[in-house]
Amino acid sequence: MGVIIIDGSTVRAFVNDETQFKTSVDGQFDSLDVNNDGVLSRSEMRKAFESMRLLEAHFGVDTALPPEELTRLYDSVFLSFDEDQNGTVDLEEFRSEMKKIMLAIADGLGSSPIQMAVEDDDQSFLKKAADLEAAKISESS
Ligand SMILES: [Ca+2]
Ligand SMILES: [Ca+2]
Repeated sequence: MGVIIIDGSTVRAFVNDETQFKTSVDGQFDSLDVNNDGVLSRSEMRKAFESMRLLEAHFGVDTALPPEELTRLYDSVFLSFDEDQNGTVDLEEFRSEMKKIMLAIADGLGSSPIQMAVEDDDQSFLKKAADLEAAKISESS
C-alpha cells in the first residue's frame, strides 16, 4: 500500500493522453464485462463503480449509505452511462462517459492536490493517472 498525490492537471494529462486513456478504459471495460457479451449490464456496472471507487472520488458519496439509497444512486449513474437507454452500456458509451467523469474530477480537484491511499494492485483510474505522471517525470529527468 502507498499514497499517491493527484491534482487536476494529473487527471487531465491522463485523459488527454488518448492512447493511454483508451487502453486503460478498454482494459477496464473488458475486465468488467464478466460474461463477455460485449456490453456492461447493470450489475456489471455496479461492480465497476465499486472497484473504481468512482462514487467516493467523483460524487463524494459516503458508501456507508443504506443499501436502497446506494442502489438508487448506482441506477442513476448507470442511466448517465446508458446514453441510448437500451439497458446496457457499450464500449463507446463507456469511453465517452468515463472521459466526462474524469474531466469533472479534474475540474473538481483544480490545483489543490489530494492524497489518496492505494493498494499496489489498485485498478482505479486515479492511480493510473498518477502512475502515468510518475513515468513522465522519470523519463524527463
Ligand atoms: Ca456483459
Ligand atoms: Ca446503451
